[in-house]
Amino acid sequence: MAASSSIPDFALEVVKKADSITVLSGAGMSAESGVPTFRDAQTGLWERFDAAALATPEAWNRDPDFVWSWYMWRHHLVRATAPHAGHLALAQWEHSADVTIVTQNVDDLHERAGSSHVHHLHGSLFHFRCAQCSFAYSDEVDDSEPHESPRPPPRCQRCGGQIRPDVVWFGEMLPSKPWEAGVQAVDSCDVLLVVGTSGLVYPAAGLPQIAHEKGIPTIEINPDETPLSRECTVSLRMSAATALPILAR
Ligand code: BV8
Ligand code: ZN
Repeated sequence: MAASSSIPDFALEVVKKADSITVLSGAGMSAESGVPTFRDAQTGLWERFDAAALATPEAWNRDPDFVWSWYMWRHHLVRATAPHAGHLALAQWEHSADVTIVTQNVDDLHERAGSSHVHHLHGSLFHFRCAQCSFAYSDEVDDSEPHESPRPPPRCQRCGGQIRPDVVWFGEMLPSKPWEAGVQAVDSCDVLLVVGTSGLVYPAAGLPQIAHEKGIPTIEINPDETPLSRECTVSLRMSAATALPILAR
């Protein structure tokens, strides 16, 4: 694997010839839109809490009001952000190639940029379901100004159960449909871009290995080295908003 702070001709050649591109994105893809990554210190009310400790069934069962409020804070924050040049470049690329986004992110920035093939491996901040009967609810939550005192999650109209965010918590299985679509998209593309992920969370972090084993060129875009860097053909020490508009020409 070669690491580079500019884009080598090889990478430009590969993406130019590619008919089908798959993008595996992580929290770093949203960072330049102002959404904190999981590894950043959270800002404001949540800075003293570890996101990975809150995104668990145990945290929910222990204190649903607190976990619900954390998601309402994130929901409110993401709604105030906008896609950056990297998101827009990926959406634009659809006019000249097949582009499939497989994202670990629960925000909707890829969709808001105009990407039309987005698979959410870990669910969405904007989808909800009853924790008891799994009845699905649309995004009619009150995420008004994050409040100092946590408030209870709304109740299910069908069974009275608590409504939870429809995201995948640590220790929960990934939904089969986006997972299978993600594996298929990685397995059958001409080039895989791995953007803004620390490569620590499985099974998502195992996807680049599929491309590597098939000899599919893999380009990592991350200012830092990650455990995935060595599996990638080239690792660009660049940010998503800088590298993607150049690659996606
Ligand atoms: C599962 C949704 C089967 C919620 C998320 C013990 C018990 C149970 C399971 C496990 C266990 N031990 C291990 C596991 C498996 C576990 C796991 O992998 N744990 C890790 C921590 C070791 N995985 C699971 O539990 C998964 N389920 O395995 O089910 C099972 C079932 C039962 C029992 C056993 C197994 C479920 C994982 C999904 C968890 N949900 N999100 C929510 O968002 O609230 S994960 C969440 O964290 C994100 O979705 C994302 O996936 C992850 C954060 O990772 P990244 O996206 O990579 O972000 P991060 O902040 O880490 O890194 C950012 C990167 O961007 C950095 O590298 C940085 O350098 C870079 N960057 C920064 N700025 C930029 C940039 N890059 C480019 N441009 C920039 N500008
Ligand atoms: Zn219910």
